Amino acid sequence: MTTPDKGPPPDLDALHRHAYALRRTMLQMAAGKGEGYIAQGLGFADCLAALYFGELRHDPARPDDPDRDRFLLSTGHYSIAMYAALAEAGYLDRDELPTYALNGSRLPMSTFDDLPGIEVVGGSLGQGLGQAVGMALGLRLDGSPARVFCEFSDGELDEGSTWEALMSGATFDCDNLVALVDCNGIQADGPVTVRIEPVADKLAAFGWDTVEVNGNDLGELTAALAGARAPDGRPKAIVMRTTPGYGVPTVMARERAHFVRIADGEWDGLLRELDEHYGVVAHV
Ligand SMILES: Cc1ncc(C[n+]2csc(CCOP(=O)(O)OP(=O)(O)O)c2C)c(N)n1
Repeated sequence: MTTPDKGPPPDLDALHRHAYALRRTMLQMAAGKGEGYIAQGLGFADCLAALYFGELRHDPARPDDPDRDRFLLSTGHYSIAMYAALAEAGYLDRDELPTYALNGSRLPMSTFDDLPGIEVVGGSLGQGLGQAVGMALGLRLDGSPARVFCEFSDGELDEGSTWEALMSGATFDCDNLVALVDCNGIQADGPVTVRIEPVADKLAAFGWDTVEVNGNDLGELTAALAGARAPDGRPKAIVMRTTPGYGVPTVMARERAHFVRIADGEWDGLLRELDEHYGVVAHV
């Protein structure tokens, strides 16, 4: 178990290396298929690095430990990012990654909870935060020190179930719950058009202890996560402004980036762009 409460300050260089590795793994997995939900995965990689290699108390050797912190990925279609993180953290054998989205694979395009490290079934959007509130309440009743971290997206703020869960989390004083709201500005068919803004003000008005960060800045992310540890009776929310495709300019430039197809010969170029972003000597 890592011990974020008493541990040293985050090693940002190490987190950068993990975030780079996650992005590289995602691109390699998607290259095998020629397509995938890589834009949001690349945008969310920094948060995953900060969680799995810093904030979460977890042990890949004991994925069923009742006192593990829970991470719930509400947007099941971000699965490619999740599998990259689980492999990097040691839950999943890297040899299995090329089976992503193939028939019979344990790594479907939307997450399924029969894989160690996956807490909930994904796919039907708008469900994650409600499940997270229930888990947070259950853990509190059990006297567990575990916390629940729940990612959900700006697209899921179109859904009433998310707002019901936001009200519940505050009503039941779930201070063992951290919402990680991925505001990447896109949803299935283009930009987010429903008037969800100002997201942070709305969450604060709903009773959540809320901060807004650049979700691609590990310094801001780790500071926000540290600030979300206070057991002050309020659920915590971190509104993350992320850039779809972050680290890979060709994907960042895509106007419609929800689901990305790339021609066979072009994947190596994306890997080179990522290496350049991180100042790594290309090893494609
Ligand atoms: C309840 C439900 N409605 C619709 C869909 C279809 N769908 C899959 S992804 C997606 C986009 C949702 O927006 P967001 O999560 O913000 O997406 P992204 O940032 O990945 O574009 C939609 C509508 C779904 N999976 N579940």
